[in-house]
Amino acid sequence: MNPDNSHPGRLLKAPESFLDASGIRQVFNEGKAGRRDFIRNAFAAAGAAVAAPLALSAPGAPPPDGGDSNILDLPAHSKGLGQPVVTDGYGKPSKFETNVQRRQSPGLTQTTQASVSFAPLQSLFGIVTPSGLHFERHHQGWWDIDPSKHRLMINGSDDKIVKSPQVFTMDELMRLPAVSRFHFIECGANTGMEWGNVAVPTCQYTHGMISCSEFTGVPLRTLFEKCGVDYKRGRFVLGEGADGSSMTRTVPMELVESGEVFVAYGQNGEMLRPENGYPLRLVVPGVQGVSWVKYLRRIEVGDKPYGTKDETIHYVDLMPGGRSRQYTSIQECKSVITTPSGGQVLLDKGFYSVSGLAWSGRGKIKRVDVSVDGGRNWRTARLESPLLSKCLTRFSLDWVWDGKPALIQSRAMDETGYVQPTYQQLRAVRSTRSIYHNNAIQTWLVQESGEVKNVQLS
Ligand SMILES: Nc1nc2c(c(=O)[nH]1)N[C@H]1C(S)=C(S)[C@@H](COP(=O)(O)O)O[C@H]1N2
Ligand SMILES: [Mo]
Repeated sequence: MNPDNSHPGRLLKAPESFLDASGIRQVFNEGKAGRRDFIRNAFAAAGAAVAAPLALSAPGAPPPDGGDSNILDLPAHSKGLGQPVVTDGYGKPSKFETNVQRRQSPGLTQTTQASVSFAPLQSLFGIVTPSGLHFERHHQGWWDIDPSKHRLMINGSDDKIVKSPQVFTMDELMRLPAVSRFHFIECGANTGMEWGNVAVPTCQYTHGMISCSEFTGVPLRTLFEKCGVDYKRGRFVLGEGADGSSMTRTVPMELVESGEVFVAYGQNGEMLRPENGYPLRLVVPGVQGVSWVKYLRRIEVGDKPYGTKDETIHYVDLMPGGRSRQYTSIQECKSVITTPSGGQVLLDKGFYSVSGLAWSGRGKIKRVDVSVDGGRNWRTARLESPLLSKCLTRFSLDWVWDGKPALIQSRAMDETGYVQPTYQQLRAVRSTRSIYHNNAIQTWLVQESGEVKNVQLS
């Protein structure tokens, strides 16, 4: 009956580093002991409340020793003067939340410029990723570009496709009517380490190359109208970044015509973070992250796909028999349980709210099923609002853990009727040598000790 038990995601934190196995153990053991104390103390406080109801009315009253709590034992924060308002700074999370961080997967990349930091999905609520925890993927490091000097050029591959090519300043872009929309961005390589076998221990590393924000900016269609784009011939769009990576991807014109693609300067109510492309990035809802060109400086309209390095050498799916597949772009329907998930420890048997995230690059999530027995039986989870297209959806399911080993999974279905595949189904089509577009059902093993492990079922 202890309410604190129902939020293991908050009580159970991810390890500092997963490389050092002894480190994990230590973090987990400490965490576990700490939480046990917390629970014990909560029980003690509840017991004391019966004897001395006054103690309950004092918020944050310290857990009494021996049950003789007194109203005069109020903690300092209930008696004294608090901190002054933050007048000259940017607000920061509580010092008790410093474990909630983006993290690099040690050894994954050779340099920290061409690298990734993963979002701590296991510690987040709802669907929005706080901007300071948004995953980062850079091919050549990030920049903090002066917006007063930044320009966006729109041109055609020849003189006729775009009648009046233009160069926009940020000021000019920000005077135009803007849209604000919630979308997920997922790197095509998310979960890419897990193709052959279990490789990493926590959902931060298995699924943390996804984030979700409210983005604000100008529909590309609006800019194309100003530039006089010939939609008959101009069927492809190339976005180009201002960093050294020469990041270029072809985006089909249909996505622009639908009004969904926009050039964004805003993220979660403020300007984009430098790591995420300040001052301007392309937002291509439902499409893999690489097409969301950051530091966006140029858009070219052409009559055929561009076949750039990032679509011919990189971001190509290796298929069985040595074949390869290019231009995979839509992120198919996928989900992951974030609580309980790998690296967490369940305190005790009893009630848990199983919670996770589902998404589809093709539209809205229609249904998520959850299994606690490795996929033999499924129950339909609650979908929390808002339920938006090409956006993360939070789901949850009540579960009473009987203390025995459990294999927990989530299986999402989108509005097209597409159902997230098992590893067996995915590997039958895609084999095991790929890097990109792994949307298989994730399994977490809850052990009798309460420790949760990443496993794959054959
Ligand atoms: N200019 C530029 N744009 C870029 C990249 C880059 O390295 N440079 N990386 C791409 C990749 S592979 C991904 S997954 C996303 C990551 O966006 P984020 O760092 O905001 O999470 O940006 C894309 N856009
Ligand atoms: Mo990516």
